[in-house]
Amino acid sequence: MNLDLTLFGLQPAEYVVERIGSGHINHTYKVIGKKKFILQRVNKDVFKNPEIIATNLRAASDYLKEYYPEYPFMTGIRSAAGKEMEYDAEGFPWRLFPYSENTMTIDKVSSPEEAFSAAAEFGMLTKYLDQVNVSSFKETIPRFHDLEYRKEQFEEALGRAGKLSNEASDCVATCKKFYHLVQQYNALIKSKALRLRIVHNDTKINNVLFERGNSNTAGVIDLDTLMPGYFIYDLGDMVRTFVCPVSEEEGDLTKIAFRGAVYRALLDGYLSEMKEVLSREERASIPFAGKMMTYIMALRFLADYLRGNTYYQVKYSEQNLVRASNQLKLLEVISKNLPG
Ligand code: GN1
Ligand code: MG
Repeated sequence: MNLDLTLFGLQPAEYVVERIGSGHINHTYKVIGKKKFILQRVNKDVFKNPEIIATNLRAASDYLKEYYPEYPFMTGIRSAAGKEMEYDAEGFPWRLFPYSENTMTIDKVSSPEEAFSAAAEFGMLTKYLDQVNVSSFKETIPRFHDLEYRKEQFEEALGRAGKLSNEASDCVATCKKFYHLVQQYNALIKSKALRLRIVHNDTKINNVLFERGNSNTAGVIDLDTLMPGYFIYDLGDMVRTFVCPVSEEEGDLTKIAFRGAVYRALLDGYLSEMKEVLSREERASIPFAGKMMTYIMALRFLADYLRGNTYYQVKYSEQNLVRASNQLKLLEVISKNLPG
């Protein structure tokens, strides 16, 4: 950790800094002293214009403060100079957040109740931002969840890759079997059935804060990709990360399954907030959401494996291939359970 803590008004001698978290992109630390904080280094290779994160969050926060002052929107602590981010010597931006002892994150959904409350929490954020001016937000990562674009990137990586192992070739072949989802996505976008909204874009289960000791939620975190997008991105990433009993890191594909009770609770929780907000046309694309987002992650993981792991943090060289195979198996399982 090479940030000068005094930039945030903290005396380095009074704090211990520990690396925490399971994110693939940013580096997250816990700062422990008289008080506790979360400190995060934003990955500037991924967020090429990190100031957009700050402007988007300010737009959301100003709006929510005015219309939903009770809503616990997670904003950072300003630096001693009054800035949302401070830069280190290598040009990486850093942010500081309050740490609460009463809340925690989980890496796995263990009951339908958890799925319901987490999905309602993400739904509430989209609902509250339903009337915000979308044009005051910019994309922090251009075309982030554009399935056509991610397919093109995958094909480009494949074109440049050297000779593949049998396992990698099999994974590529399976991936190509789902190209029909790209056509379905393109048709859906072209039909204008989906409204461009401000969505979270990273609704993994570990981005929800839970109260300790029960399944109540206390808000959502990781708002770097809060930006214009479609509701299927949020709903779909919940389906991808909630319904399976194991995470995207699991290499034993026999453990991948679709938990129907968790899916139903997720949908009930999300619609408990979003039912009136979504149009009939949007609701018709609910079964597509989980497939689309699981597929986009398979394409992104596999493309990164083919490129030599330049985007996601990995602990071993085949990790992105394992993640892609995992997501493709999950996609098969979801497709069987959610036709249409
Ligand atoms: C990345 O770093 P993390 O875990 O918050 C990625 C998401 C993926 C996720 C897969 C900016 O999120 O899109 O869904 O990994 N974020 C970015 O676990 O690429
Ligand atoms: Mg994230």
